[in-house]
Amino acid sequence: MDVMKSFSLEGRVALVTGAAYGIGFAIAEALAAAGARIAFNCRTQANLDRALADYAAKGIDARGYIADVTKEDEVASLVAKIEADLGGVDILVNNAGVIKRIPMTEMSAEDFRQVVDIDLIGPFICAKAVIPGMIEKGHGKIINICSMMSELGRETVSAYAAAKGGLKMLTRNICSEYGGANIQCNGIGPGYIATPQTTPLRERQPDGSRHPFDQFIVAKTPAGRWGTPEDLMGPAVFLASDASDFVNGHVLYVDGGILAYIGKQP
Ligand code: NAP
Ligand code: GCO
Repeated sequence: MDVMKSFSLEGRVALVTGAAYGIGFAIAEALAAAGARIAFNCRTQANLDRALADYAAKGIDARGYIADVTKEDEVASLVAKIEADLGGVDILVNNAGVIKRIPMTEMSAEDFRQVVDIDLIGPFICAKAVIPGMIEKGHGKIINICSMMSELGRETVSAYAAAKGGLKMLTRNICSEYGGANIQCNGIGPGYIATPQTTPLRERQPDGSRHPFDQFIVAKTPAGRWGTPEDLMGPAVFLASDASDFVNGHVLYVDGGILAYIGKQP
């Protein structure tokens, strides 16, 4: 067996959802470096145009499409367009996601529903759209972007934790239901990663000092720093490639050690 070749994604088509920037962009960049042809979706033309320029600047010939992951008809036509433009999807990365930080007793059911809709039902809709094609091809990789909140709770993120905990179980269920069709569905659980989603948690205080949450995360992370989108590149290539063909239903936490650590004694 040629081990290094088993990490190659040559000839594979990857759809990374919500990959105009942030973690999705870095994962798409990594999959492209390993040889995959990249398709991504986002919700606005302005983001699409900016992202296409950013991919081109990296030398990546990515195809971008407008589609909202919560809309079944939009996702179905996204998958059909990718098939016509690049070929059937071999690798799906369910990356699109949002968070609303609101104390639970102040959160409307509508806000809660919106988070679950994007972070949990979106991955269901996207997976459902690509699985038949994967079955036909005889192989497929689905990577669900989970979270520390697939395992832990904290104040203000009830909807997000419910959705990401659900996404961990959707990962196991897709593995259970389609593992026999040679489809591997795994999760990546990023720790605290510096992206637009977490910008509010890292904002400098009026006196110039670091945000208390920023200090808390650095102290709670054995690596002693925030993660970067680049930290997720190697794990994504591994889970997208033949190198992980017997890894299924697993969530790979890429968190600098947060989940292993009880925290510093005060
Ligand atoms: P981000 O910078 O906010 O990017 C999220 C992306 O998702 C954006 O491109 C956004 O596009 C897209 N998106 C949101 N709703 C969508 C929808 N309905 N349809 C299509 N695209 C949609 O977030 P990130 O930090 O890169 O996070 C990416 C994923 O990792 C998310 O699932 C997030 O929960 C997860 N995650 C993040 C961290 C972290 O610390 N940053 C840690 C663990 C897990 P728009 O511009 O259209 O909104
Ligand atoms: C928060 C954060 C998180 C992270 C991430 C951790 O408010 O606690 O935004 O939930 O983004 O998902 O893994």
